[in-house]
Amino acid sequence: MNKILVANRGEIALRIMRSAKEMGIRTLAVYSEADRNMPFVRYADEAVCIGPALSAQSYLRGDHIIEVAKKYGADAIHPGYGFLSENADFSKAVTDAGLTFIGPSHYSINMMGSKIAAKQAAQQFDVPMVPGTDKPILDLEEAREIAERVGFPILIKASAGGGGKGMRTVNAMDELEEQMRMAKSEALSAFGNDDVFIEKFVASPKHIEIQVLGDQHGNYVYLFERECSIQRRHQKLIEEAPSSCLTPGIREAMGRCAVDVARACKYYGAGTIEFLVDDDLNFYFLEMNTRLQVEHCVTEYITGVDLVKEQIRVARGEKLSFSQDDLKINGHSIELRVCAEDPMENFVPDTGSLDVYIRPQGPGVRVDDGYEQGLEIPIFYDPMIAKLVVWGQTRDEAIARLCRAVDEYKIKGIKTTLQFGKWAVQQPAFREGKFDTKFIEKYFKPEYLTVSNSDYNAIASAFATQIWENGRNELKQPVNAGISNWKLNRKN
Ligand code: MV4
Repeated sequence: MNKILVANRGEIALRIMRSAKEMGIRTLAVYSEADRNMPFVRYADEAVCIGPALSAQSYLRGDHIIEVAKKYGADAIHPGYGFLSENADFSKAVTDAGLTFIGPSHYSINMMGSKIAAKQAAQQFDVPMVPGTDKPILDLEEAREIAERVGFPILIKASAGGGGKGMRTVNAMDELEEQMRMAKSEALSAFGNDDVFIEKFVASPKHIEIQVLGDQHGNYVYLFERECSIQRRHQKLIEEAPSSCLTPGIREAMGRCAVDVARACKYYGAGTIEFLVDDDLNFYFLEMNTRLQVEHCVTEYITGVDLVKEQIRVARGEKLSFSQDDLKINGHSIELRVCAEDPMENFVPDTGSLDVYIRPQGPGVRVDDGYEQGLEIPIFYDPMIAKLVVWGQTRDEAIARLCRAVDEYKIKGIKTTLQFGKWAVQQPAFREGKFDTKFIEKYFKPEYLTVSNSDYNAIASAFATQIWENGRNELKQPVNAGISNWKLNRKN
């Protein structure tokens, strides 16, 4: 493999290119007109503009991207996450064009893309699943029988859905007919397939996922779990590894199940098996994500494995160079997604430019970002501008480091989730590991992030003192444009 085309943008494009570079592989960036000035475009050995800002006219044009790869002599394509990463037809088209797809086969993506097929595959290995069905519901009568058997509340899920898309809760029999109709028509318009299945609704579960790696020779390992419960509207905000609630026994049981699911779909490359975990630590297989995930960095921190390099080695046909016994959990890692969103206004995406952008540094801090000071955040793509990832010997050290790094991070020009993240990890429920997917709903109120009046008084008096001390000299702005630490020295 001599040259990889990275079919993605922003932080993940850079992330992939860095590993490629360390392996002596050249990189080819493809970018939209909105991304001309982005760091990933400059970082690549070569870059080609592939169309207008709209993803459908640039990053989603699989055939065009394959043409670019051939024209510029790339022999492999890495899709990153999102965009074409879980498109089975794209995986096949890349392979059919004689190129290497750095990701799973068309076969695995197809099977795991159908939640029903995924459950049937997992069933063969006795992987625990939520009570319900693993076949499409054919008629209302059948739906009634299943609801009767598992008991309300139930969830109707679209087989082609996933990540929270195409789910409906049903609380009682008299809602079933209406909800079945809605679920099917929604699934048809969203995914072009109206297969639905039913599961018992697990209230307030934890969301824990297992990272797996497989090669093309049938070898598999699991790289432990990521706790991803801190999310809103199915958008994760904080992830950590390891989970503070699993025991070594349950970790191993989940790991083995995850490997079984991967084996069931002949998976190779990096993949993630999602589980729901209830209060009694029962775990249930939900679905598999057949891509490198946003939050892969916490796994890299605790295992020392570079997941992108492993993806590349597996795609080249190499065998995994380590076994399960070689893998140990070292320390603790937490990731905060720094999104251009306003936590004060229900996390609506915020637009603007990064007037000030200064990264935190120091021991145990990794910032994977795709922007730099002065750049605009385009409205066309995901609002995530960076991932602040920390490592500590212990969970407490990781939490303290995350808070310290948030304090060092200086962003002006757009609102972000930074202060929200610092607030979240300091909550007693988070510190004690007693939280689930309802954490934000249950504990967060926007006013927790506001600067109190007494803080304003402190700021005013500090300013007055500084002006007085400076005498007739103009108040000089420091390089970090006036964001000094005392402003951030708030209670939460
Ligand atoms: C569930 C569930 C409760 N019971 N299934 C949402 C994402 C998709 N992967 C599956 N999801 C859920 N499935 C049963 N039977 C609750 C969720 C769920 C959820 C899961 C993981 C992370 C966050 C979530 C938020 C709301 C609901």
